[in-house]
Amino acid sequence: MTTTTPIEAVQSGLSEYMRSARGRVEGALAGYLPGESASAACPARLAQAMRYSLLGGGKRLRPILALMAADACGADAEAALPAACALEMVHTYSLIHDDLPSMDDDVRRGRPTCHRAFDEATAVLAGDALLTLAFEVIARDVRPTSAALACVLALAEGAGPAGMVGGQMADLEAEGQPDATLGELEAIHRRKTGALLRASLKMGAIVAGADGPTLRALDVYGHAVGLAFQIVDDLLDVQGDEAKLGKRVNKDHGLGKWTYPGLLGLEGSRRHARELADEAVGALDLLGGRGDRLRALALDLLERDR
Ligand code: GRG
Repeated sequence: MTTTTPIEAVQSGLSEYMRSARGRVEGALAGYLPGESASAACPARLAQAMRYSLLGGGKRLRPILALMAADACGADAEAALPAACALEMVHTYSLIHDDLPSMDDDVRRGRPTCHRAFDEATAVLAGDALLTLAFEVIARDVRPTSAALACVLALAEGAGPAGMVGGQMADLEAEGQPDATLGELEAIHRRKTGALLRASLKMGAIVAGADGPTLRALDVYGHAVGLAFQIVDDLLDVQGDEAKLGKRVNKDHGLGKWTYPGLLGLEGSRRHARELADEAVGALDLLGGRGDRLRALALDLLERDR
């Protein structure tokens, strides 16, 4: 029988684990990128733009969730590294495209956005190339082949029209519309932010060969963590520090976006995020002590400042 370690003890080791996992992910990401000089593999300028955005910072939350899920399901987290890298490539593509002049963000991860550092066409192509490379990495490096196929499906579902891209569309359509209900707001963020986070956990678990009940528990955890993460994102847009976040703040209100602070107020949003984090922690009972790190992460995300 596995026993759980006091959550404070796990939380105190979490930042060291995250730092080390980030380092492993970034090393692997660098290895997947085409070289920066012109080659048959990739034109130089495209390679430079892909590298600029993919290796330009970020919390690496999605790959870390995949590694943690694999570990919690009893696998060597290294086995989940290719899937983890594919997730970060898809996430980075979405940020590059999200920043484009139609949305017009000039700072991302503390540096000029891709289209400011290069040009608009190169940024579109760098996003396209990262999205495509993600699926190449899974097909080439996730093993066994049955896990690769399941990861391709999980990533496509999480990132595509039923997931992130559909959520982005719904978010754009909601701009300037009359006030949302909590259910309507959740329906957007379940897809826009939550679907890729859930796919991250699922892909880690798939690589580890997890059974159905474990996959379902991780999905409940991912659903709750995804919404809590978005609430904190909305709070940081109101109260965060641009220098720490590496991006502009106070954007949502000007765009007429539906947000949690707009709907629930600051205190109500914090309370709801806490309830969701508690729900996420509770969802992992089945994993016993193996879920400790994921539990600590759910609580830690409430305190993030970037
Ligand atoms: C509308 C032109 C156009 C493109 C849209 C599909 C897409 C491109 C965007 C998806 C929506 C999106 C960007 C969702 C992500 C939301 C979010 C919370 C981003 C921030 O994630 P963090 O905090 O970022 O994990 P770091 O930089 O730490 O990786």
